Amino acid sequence: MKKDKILIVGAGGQIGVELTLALRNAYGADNVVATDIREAHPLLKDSGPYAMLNAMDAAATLELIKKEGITQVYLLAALLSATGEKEPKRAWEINMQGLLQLLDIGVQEKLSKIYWPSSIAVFGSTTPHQNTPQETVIEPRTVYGISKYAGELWCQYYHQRWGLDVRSLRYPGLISWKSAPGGGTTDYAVEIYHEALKHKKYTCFLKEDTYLPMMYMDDAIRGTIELVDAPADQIKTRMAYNLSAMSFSPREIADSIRVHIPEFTIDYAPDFRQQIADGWPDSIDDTAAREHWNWKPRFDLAAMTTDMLRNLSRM
Ligand code: AKB
Repeated sequence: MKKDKILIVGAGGQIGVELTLALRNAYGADNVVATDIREAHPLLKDSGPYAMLNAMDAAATLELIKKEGITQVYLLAALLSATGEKEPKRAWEINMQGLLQLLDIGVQEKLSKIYWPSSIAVFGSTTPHQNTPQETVIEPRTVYGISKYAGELWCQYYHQRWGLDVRSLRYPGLISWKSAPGGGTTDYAVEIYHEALKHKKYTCFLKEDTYLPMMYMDDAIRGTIELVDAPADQIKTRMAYNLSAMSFSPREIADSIRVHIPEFTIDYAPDFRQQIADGWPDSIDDTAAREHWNWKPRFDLAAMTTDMLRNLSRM
């Protein structure tokens, strides 16, 4: 069993639930303290230590870190792209304040590692959309993307200036069956499976030919843990790594569902999220992650659809 005492802030969200369960397996349940602003997610109840914590409350975060002897922190609390556009100032506050406070705590308490997620939302319409490189023009157009890009720069700054070991990934849209996403532009790719099983039809808020980078949660969790576990000399960017698995459109995910549910139908009613999606890459070049710390995805669209439908139909 690995050593280290871990704190997860925002453990009740789409990534947090599965990451907490995976880290509890790797480190032992008692060594992973899960926190969120809400009551424990049903899958986290009774699986290990849990506390309610507001990510923006620096004093409470510091107190918990000291009390529990925490050495590593995963900060996952955030407002995503679609919710962020409805409340830009609040999204900026939530997405930045928690990070800046934690970076200071990290230096003060000499934390061994901090993980903080970035997103493909850092890229905007001036970035090449096909195979978007690790280093390229970066002009985010959503407040979520702006906060993620600013956050990446802060992480790099704290690493250069104080040697803080902060690591980050630019997640694509994440698809999971255990925990639901909320407030993102890529959420359609989760909703579609639920609706296909329940109603055999789905109305998509993006156009049929909107390609976006996507990833199955199993790959995202494994990639996150592999990045955090990699020896420090393999981490060659202290901004966030591009991370890729697949790219598909609503029409293509619907086709993959029809392999299992032939009567499934989809129609399209694009809303404000179309504009957000249009500014993001179609596909991502993650050569740096593959070369530096051996990243390799396992799930393609067909394998993910089979696994999603099998697990959701058992619930
Ligand atoms: C969103 O759609 O906002 C997120 C993301 C791509 O970071 N899933």
